Amino acid sequence: MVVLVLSILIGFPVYIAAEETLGKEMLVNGDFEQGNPPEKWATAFDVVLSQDINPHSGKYCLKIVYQQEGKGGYARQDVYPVPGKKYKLTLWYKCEPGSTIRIAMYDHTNGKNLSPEHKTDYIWTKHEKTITIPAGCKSAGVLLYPFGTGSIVWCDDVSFREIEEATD
Ligand SMILES: [Ca+2]
Repeated sequence: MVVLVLSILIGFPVYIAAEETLGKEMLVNGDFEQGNPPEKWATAFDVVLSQDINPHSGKYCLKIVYQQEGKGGYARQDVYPVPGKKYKLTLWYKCEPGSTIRIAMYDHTNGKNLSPEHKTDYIWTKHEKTITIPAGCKSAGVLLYPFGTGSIVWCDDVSFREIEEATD
């Protein structure tokens, strides 16, 4: 029993020491402070920079609305990651009560969403996801959109960075 407790006590700090190191930011205007619609983001339908709720940072955040069937807004920014490497996607999001946001990476080469997730939190909430880029993927886009007609969602402080391998 004593040995077990000791190994937990010793093992835990060792695990913490192996925390990941992140490479440089690959997204531009992830805090949505530039342009309206936001610079560097591909957008469709109802996508605006919004001050109508408190942004998570600065003066603006992204607001996306899915007003009617077939006309769902989205925002996407493409990046050029290295296949086989791991990346960390983080962002803050908030949903109108009853609304859902879909957060994904769209793999343009293979034509599919990587690690799509649905969230419904209606206060600012941090989303953090490790994504391994599949073989052959030459470009992928951080893709944010409301899921389902009538959904309204907000995003801010989106980040996409490589998780660097430990060298020792
Ligand atoms: Ca902001």
